[in-house]
Amino acid sequence: MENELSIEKKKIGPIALITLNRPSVLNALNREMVNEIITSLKQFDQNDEVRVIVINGKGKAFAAGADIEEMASDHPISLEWLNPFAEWDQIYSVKKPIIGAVHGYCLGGGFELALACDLLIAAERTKFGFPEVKLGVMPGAGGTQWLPKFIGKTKAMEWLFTGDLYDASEVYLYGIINKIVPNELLMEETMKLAEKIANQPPLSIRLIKEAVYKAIDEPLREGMHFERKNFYLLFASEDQKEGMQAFLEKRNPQFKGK
Ligand code: CO8
Repeated sequence: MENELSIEKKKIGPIALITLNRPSVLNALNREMVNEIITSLKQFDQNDEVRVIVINGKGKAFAAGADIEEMASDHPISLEWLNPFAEWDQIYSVKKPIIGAVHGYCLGGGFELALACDLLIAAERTKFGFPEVKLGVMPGAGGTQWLPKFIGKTKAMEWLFTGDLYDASEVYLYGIINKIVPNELLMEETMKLAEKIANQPPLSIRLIKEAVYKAIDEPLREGMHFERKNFYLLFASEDQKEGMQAFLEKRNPQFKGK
C-alpha cells in the first residue's frame, strides 16, 4: 500500500481530478499526501487546459482525518520545526474553482480539506464531524475558524466540543454542502457541475472566486470595493465582449479565457 501513490491524478477535458488513494486507512491524510495534494493543486492551477479541479476519495470514505498513527508521537517542538501545515494555506491561493465530492466519512482534517473546496457534493449517508477532541487535540487546519462562519458560534462549539458525527442531511441545512446525491451518482453529478462551471468564462470565475474570499476575509466595505475593481477589470477581456455580444445576437458564446 505505502508503495502506491497516496493520490491519483487525471485530466478529463477541462476538469482535473485528484483522488485520495489510501483506502485501507479511509484516506487518512499523512504528510506526504498533503504535500502531493498541494503540489497537484498548484500544477493544475497553472495548467491552461484546466478550468475546474475536483477532489474525491477512493474506497469507503472521502477522508477520516489526519493520519493518527503518524501524528501520535508528535511533540510541539518537532511540530514547530517540521511546520507540517505550512503548505496547507496554499490551498486558499488556488485561483481555479475546486469541487469536493465526498462520501463515507469526512472527518477532522478531511472535513477541513472539504471546507477548503469551493463547492461540495455529498453522497447520502456521508458522516461529517470534528472528532479531534476525542483524541485530546483540536482541529489544526482551519476547522475552528471556518465552522463558526458556516453554522454560527453555538452550534460550532457543540460540534467541536462533542466530536459527534453528523449526517449529510443535517450538514446540508447549514449550507456547507451544495447537494446530496445517491452514492452511485456522486461522480456523475459532480462532473456535471464541474462541466457547467468549466463552460463559463474562466476570467469571470477566477475573479468571482477571489472576490467571494474577500467577502469572507475582509470587512464588507473593503470587499465591495475589491469586487467593483474586479468587475471593472473584466471589461478589459475579450470574453466580456463575446459574452455580451452573444447574448445580444441570441447565440451561445465561445469563451477563450482572454
Ligand atoms: N488515521 C489513521 N488511521 C485511520 C484513521 C485516521 N484518521 N481513520 C481510520 N483509520 C484506519 C483504522 O485504524 C483502520 O485501520 P486497520 O484496518 O489497520 O485497523 C482502518 O482505517 C479502517 O478504520 P476502522 O476499522 O476504524 O473503520 P470503522 O468503519 O470501524 O470506523 C471511523 C470508521 C469512525 C471513521 C473510525 O475509523 C475513526 O474514528 N477514525 C478516526 C477519525 C478521527 O479521529 N479523525 C480525526 C483525526 S485528527 C485530525 O484530523 C487533525 C487534523 C489536523 C489538520 C490536518 C491537516 C491535514
